[in-house]
Amino acid sequence: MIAPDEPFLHALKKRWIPPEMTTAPALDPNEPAGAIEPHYALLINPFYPKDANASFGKHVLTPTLALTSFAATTPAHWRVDYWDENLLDGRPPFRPMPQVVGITVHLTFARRAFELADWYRARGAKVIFGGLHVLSCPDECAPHADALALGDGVQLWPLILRDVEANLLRPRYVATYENDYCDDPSPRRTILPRHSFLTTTSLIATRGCHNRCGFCYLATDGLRMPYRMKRPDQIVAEFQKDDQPYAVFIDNNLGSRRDYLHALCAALRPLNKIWSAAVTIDVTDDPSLIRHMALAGCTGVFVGFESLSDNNLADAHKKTPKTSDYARRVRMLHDYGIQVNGSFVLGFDHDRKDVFARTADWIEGNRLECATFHILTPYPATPLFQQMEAQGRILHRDWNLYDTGHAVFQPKHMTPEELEHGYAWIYQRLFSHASIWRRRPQQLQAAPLYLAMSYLYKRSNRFWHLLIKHDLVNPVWKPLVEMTRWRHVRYRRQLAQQGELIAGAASLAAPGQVVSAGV
Ligand code: B12
Ligand code: SF4
Repeated sequence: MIAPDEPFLHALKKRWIPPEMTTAPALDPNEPAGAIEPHYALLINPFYPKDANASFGKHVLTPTLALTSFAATTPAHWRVDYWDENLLDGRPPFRPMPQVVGITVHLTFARRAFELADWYRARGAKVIFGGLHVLSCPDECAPHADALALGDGVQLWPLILRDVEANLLRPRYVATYENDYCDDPSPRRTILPRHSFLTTTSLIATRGCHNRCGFCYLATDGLRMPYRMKRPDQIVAEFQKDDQPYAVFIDNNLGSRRDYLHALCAALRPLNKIWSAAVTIDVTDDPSLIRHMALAGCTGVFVGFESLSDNNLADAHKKTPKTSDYARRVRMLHDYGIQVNGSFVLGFDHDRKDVFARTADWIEGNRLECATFHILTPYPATPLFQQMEAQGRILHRDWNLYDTGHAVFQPKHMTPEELEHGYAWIYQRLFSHASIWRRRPQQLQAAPLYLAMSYLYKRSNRFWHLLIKHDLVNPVWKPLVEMTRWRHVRYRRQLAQQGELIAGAASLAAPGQVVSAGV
């Protein structure tokens, strides 16, 4: 057991991070304006500084769908290019100068988005902003863009391009998330650099969540996102078309509607591919669903446990089983060879300085293969932000630091510095040799692949940096992913042979896998 004060007994090691992962590429202020290419749109995912505590691998596991989702609605006479500044290939292109630059804006990279926008606008391009930060802070974004897209870009992008062509661009375009999701086209993944991501198949089958946690961006003032689902056959077609062995579902919660997840699993099963997804732990209410997920190729789930304190979860209005039952539910997933990546938020009002040691102990005791940590962050326009502001606990509004790796509010039972120290400690602890070893699978056959995954994912940031820099992520990982898929297909054949005997699953040799469980 880890002593409650262990995190605060020693100074922490400084983690290695190269400057190009903390500083955005320079934009030359003296670059003259070049010729504008009509009907050319450039879509940019701006640079954000990486956290040296976490794995660099997470940034290239799978791409955001923010840009590819609406790129699919670009009229045929427009050329569209994609640039992700986080792939370390330098600043976005400008020769020829695009007629339109579309930028996705989150609060953590809003400042960089503004720099890029100002640079392109000064040289004659029309800049369009969309994304979460535009929705929560439109007035802050407006001075830097020719137009803001508030809400669903899939509906707005064709209207915006039409108005650009007619020289009738309006400053704001608004769309809700209430249309039939099945009408959306598939994201245009062909514009992505395939070699740069472990898999280009980020899938999204649903939008929304049955919960409304006060700290989640889904609770943002003015955002109405009813739970909407695509038809399972649409998802199957997207998965097939992208021709990758592994997909990551980036849905907020793929498990909000269990009947839907059952139907999706039935459709995915014949593909013989593998996938991971974010779900809430209550999916384990239905053991047959866990079996169905395993049979359909689910190798890992990303679960927002958030906290091991029922009081914290009640304060956040999260409808979830009692925390005392979490361990049993994790075992159910493990029994079906499904890895668990637990996501934990640190700094809630019932967290004291022992929260770091207790959380690490629980993760190790329950052998969670991966864990992701976030310092509680009050996102603007959420109930949590309003509450903290009313209590005078917001320390500053430097959005760059609202990256869940910094304490931006006054915690109740510790100082902001202690919260940041505890956060860094828990990552270092969970990425340590001792912790990786303590969490090895109970079945020894699965241990070598678990260890390979852990070391490659958690302790190889220098290696990840090289892979990203030299566009080698996909070529190097693909054989490992393919091997994981192959082993999983063999595992589920055995699982299927066991018929409906749910209790028997634990006796099967666990499949073992090198891919980590979700983003
Ligand atoms: C994939 C993903 C990632 C990937 C890729 C991130 C990237 N930017 O490249 C990885 C794993 C690297 C990642 C990392 C992080 N992420 Co992240 N991530 C996501 C995730 C799961 C999916 C994003 C996505 O594709 N959504 C689907 C698209 C279609 O929706 P959308 O982005 O809203 O886009 C629509 C509209 O907004 C609009 N739109 C968007 N941009 C534009 C632009 C134009 C021009 C137009 C017209 C329209 C438009 O049209 C789109 C279609 O409707 C979301 C959760 C989610 N399900 O959305 C979290 C999320 C975006 N991440 C979040 C966070 C906090 C992080 C981290 C900071 C966490 C951490 N500490 O590690 C890091 C670092 C990133 C950073 N500094 O910003 C938060 C952001 C909260 C907030 N209020 O900003 C989210 C919402 C998760 C959450 N529940 O809290 N993430
Ligand atoms: S369960 Fe997760 S996705 Fe759903 S509202 Fe809560 S934090 Fe957001």
